[in-house]
Amino acid sequence: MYDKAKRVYAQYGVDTEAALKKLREIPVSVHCWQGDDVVGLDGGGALSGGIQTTGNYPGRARNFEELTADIKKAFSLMPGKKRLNLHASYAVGATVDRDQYEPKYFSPWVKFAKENSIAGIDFNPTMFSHKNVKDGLTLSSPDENIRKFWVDHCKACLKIAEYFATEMGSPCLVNIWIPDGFKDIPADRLTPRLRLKKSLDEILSVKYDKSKVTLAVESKEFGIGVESYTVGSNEFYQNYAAKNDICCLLDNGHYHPLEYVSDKIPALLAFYDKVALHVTRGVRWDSDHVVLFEDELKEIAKEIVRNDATQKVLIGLDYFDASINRLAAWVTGQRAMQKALLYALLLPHDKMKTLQDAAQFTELMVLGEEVKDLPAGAVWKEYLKRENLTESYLPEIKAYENEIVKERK
Ligand code: RNT
Ligand code: ZN
Repeated sequence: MYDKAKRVYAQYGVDTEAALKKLREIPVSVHCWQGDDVVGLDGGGALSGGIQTTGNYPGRARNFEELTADIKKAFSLMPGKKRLNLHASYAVGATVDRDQYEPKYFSPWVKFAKENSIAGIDFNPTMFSHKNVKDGLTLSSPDENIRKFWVDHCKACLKIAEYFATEMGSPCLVNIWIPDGFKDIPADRLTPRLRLKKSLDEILSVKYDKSKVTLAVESKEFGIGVESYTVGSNEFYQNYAAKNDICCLLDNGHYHPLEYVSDKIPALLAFYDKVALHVTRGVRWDSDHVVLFEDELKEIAKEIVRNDATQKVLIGLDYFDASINRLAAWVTGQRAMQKALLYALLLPHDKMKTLQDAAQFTELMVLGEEVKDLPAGAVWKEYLKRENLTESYLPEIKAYENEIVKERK
């Protein structure tokens, strides 16, 4: 089937071997937090900050051992190059509060990542699920002690990120997302943003090695209980990032449903060396459903591939579902991302761009429809085969569930 597919694609000027080779080189940063419903290991408490996991599927990982065992199992069923994306709340054995975290609380993660040939580690300050989220605010809080606590947390995270980069021999993306906002119509939209700006300036005053650490800011339109206003909005962060030479992170669950991240990627690529992503699936008010092989995901992958940005767009996953088998959720989302990248790698982009420039819009439309039916599935199967995997992964996950996860009462 693959040989036949290869010949079919060749007729369109597409080299399937080149596509397979390239796909293996595109890193996808897999989030640790799908495994434990974003609870973390530092006892911060119930998930807060406008994000929620729903469902009671049994077997949530409750500690470092269970979580790493699950990550190991899940990663073994994921093709391609994988990075591990950690949150600060996954500190191991921390005896101090988040503003004083040090690399040593993360050394077990480095050991784990090295032992499992993980390509790099990415990091996120955790500014939710903690007593110092006061009245829903962190970096934009009017309470100076609270604001300072979170500034110090972010500064500590930059140091930890530097440690990850050095240990792993690969740059670390640090992504700042805060839950700050208001449920109802604000009396003042500017002052909280000025406080956030001041906090970011203070965080950036830390000397960190830019060749090792890429700092990003993640905007959001609204959260659950934070419907009317978020301090870290899209315009706020894009302007902040541009003026301060840092990076934007686009989470495709964080915009109006008719606004597309696939369209934002090339807009930012015109100005930035790097664009970070949280790939997720928004459903009505939720921004965190499991990623599936759907149209917008394909469109995102196309923008990465056809703009030659596979090393410029930092792809990270961000979803959490507690109503289904957590490993299956993890693997399904990661495979959907990989599949979308492959699908994009197999399209005749040069030909299509030429038709666009020549204003041959009829031909472009017809070709666009025609290539949708090309045998990408056969190439995907071949990719899995070369990665020592098959299309089937659920039976193995079910067996793991029966053997190991069932014991977690
Ligand atoms: C929340 C943001 C944020 C979190 C993770 C856990 O809406 O998307 O990125 O999901 O950091
Ligand atoms: Zn996100």
